[in-house]
Amino acid sequence: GGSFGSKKIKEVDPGELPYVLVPEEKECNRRLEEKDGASVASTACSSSVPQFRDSEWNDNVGYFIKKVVTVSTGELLPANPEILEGVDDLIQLSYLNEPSVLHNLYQRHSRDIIYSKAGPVLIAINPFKAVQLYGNDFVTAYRQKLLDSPHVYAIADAAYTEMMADERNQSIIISGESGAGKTETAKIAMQYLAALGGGSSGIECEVLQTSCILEAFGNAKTSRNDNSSRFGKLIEIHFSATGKIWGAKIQTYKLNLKTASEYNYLNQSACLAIHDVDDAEKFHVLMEAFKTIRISKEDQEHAFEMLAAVLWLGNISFKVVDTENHVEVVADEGKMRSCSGSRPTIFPGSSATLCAARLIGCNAQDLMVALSTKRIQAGKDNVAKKLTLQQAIDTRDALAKFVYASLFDWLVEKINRSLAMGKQHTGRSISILDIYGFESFKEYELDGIDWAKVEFKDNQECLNLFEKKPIGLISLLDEESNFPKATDMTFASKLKQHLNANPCFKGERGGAFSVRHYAGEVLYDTSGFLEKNRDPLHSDTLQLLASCSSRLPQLFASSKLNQLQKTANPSSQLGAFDSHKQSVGTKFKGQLFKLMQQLENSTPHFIRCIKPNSKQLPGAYERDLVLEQLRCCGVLEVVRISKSGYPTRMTHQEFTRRYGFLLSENNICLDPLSMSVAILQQFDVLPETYQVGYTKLYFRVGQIGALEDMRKQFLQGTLEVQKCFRGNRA
Ligand code: AOV
Ligand code: MG
Repeated sequence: GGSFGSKKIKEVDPGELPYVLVPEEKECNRRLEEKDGASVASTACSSSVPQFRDSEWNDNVGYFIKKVVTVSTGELLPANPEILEGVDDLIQLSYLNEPSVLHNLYQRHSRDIIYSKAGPVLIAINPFKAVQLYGNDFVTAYRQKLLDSPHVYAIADAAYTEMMADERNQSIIISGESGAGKTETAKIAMQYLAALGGGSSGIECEVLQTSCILEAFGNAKTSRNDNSSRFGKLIEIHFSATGKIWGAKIQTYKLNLKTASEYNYLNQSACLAIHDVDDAEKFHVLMEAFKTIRISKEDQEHAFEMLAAVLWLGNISFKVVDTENHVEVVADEGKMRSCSGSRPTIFPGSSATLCAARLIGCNAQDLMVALSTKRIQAGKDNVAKKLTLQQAIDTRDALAKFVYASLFDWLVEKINRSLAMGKQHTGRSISILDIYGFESFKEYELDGIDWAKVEFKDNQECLNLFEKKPIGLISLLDEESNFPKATDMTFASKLKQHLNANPCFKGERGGAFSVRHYAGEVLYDTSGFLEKNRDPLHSDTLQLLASCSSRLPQLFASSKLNQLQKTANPSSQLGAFDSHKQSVGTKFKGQLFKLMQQLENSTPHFIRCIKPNSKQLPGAYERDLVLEQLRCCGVLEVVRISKSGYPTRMTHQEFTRRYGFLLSENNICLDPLSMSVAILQQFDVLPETYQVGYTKLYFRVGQIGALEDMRKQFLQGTLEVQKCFRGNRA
């Protein structure tokens, strides 16, 4: 039958009728991928019993010829006609379902068309290879509107144009999971804005060079991304009234330094080189960037000293000295040399301790004490109590992290100073947000609160679950973290006790619970929650740093100590708890909401980066992975919302070229608009299903599909028969 209503068809010949399959059916999905030839969309299958009378490879035509498949009608989804194959904007699709969207993106990806639109959102699929889409020629083409296919340049251009026209701040919000291409996309947007706003000052070059420095210090290789950002950043580019860049400012959202022992700091991963990356070359580029940003030789040296300090800290080890697992720093006097390599020094610690202490600018003995003991109040006296092995390791790692984070913050400060921000709030800025990617959907991580998710749907119940005071998940976590006797299990039971009423929460067995997020239900295990939420940097260590002679950690440690003293409030409700310490979760949340406020005061533009495969390979497209990401960020919902009215558009020329042959000869000489109208009349297309514009025709959902159907029938000679039939009846 020729109907597109999915209910009417029992058995279809997929060679003729374009249908697609429901993507949940993993089994069918896989078969489709294996069996599929040129036109994927013409296959259907049932979820319950996939009765494939399999496709066969045909050597003559070079693709799989499909045979009849039997499907249950409820599972059948309509595919889009071939003419809508690989459209620029998903809202143009006549039939909007997950398989269609997935297929459309697949089609484009296979032709190296990495950008698509989902209504207002730009979808960027990581090509994992160099694509010829950037550079001056493309910038010019997008500026002059010679090109209008989806592109980061088009988004940046829209932001720039709107900013100039409305004098309103703009933001470009880039999201996506780890390795999806956010940072690259941010750089591409910056490139475009730098090209547009470049002037004689050369400040645009400085703005571009910032990425290099920040990446050198703030990125790391992970299993998901060889160049993974360990920090989120918001770069604000400010423009003059004439549209020239006159300054920029960078805010970072803390380095998400994982357990620093990941470096032990560097050799533990057994991975020190990345294929295709020339470290020496990169280092050279970094030096150039330092020069551009005007970071003095002295400051550069200082930065590298801090890096060295971190590495030496990582090599400090401990030995257990009693039955209670208490430790001391391991000494290696015998072969001790000073870290500069020359003169041997007598010192009862290790060379690592000595070098680290020197670089930080403190006494080595003090450092050893700080790393292996903790001062506690005993009556009126302070006594030093030995730490256990785990405590000592945590203290050491926390110190290393702090030094590294201070270095990074200091670099950001330097860069901002160099980018010389004077007065602000001109209403002429474009902010580009590049966050670090979420690495796991399965495990509870505080960075798992997807900003894009909060954007699209009313997520209030779920937000309450996390936010509500004093019995939101984060408050409860903080409270429990401050309670010395608490364990992950007591935390879990507290959650169950307080949160069970929330429809997004479900207590599970043992220490587990599940949360119904925007993207779906996730099961969490509380083990390790409390430990991760505590800031392991003791005030002892901070005091040591605050008194050290190296400017950099000293500066940050003193300011942190000050801050702690200021917020320490003895009358706090928490009473006995260590109330002045901000937990990791609360700190992160604070940053997040400050950022949200800033973004709310601008016109947002969204880019959603998609990772097409988990192996960082060009050409591979894993449907399940793509679908998960599309669902997670609500792409389909955006498309559906944007799709009100007349989503399919065609110029009169395009339309007449495709359907004009149907007209009788005396209509042919008409202008394209009149020809379009004549065709619509000839086909008896219902007037409420289209609108005629001066240059384009606008169709309602599904209409082009129906037209294509008629065209096909006509080509098969059946339309004439039908027409006769209809004529006879009339
Ligand atoms: P991310 O920022 O989203 O991950 P990146 O921007 O670092 O991801 O991209 C990862 C890698 O993908 C890059 O190093 C490039 O090799 C490649 N890539 C991305 N976009 C493009 C493009 N447009 N053209 C060519 N190659 C590209 V993370 O920072 O891990 O979340 O925390
Ligand atoms: Mg990144």
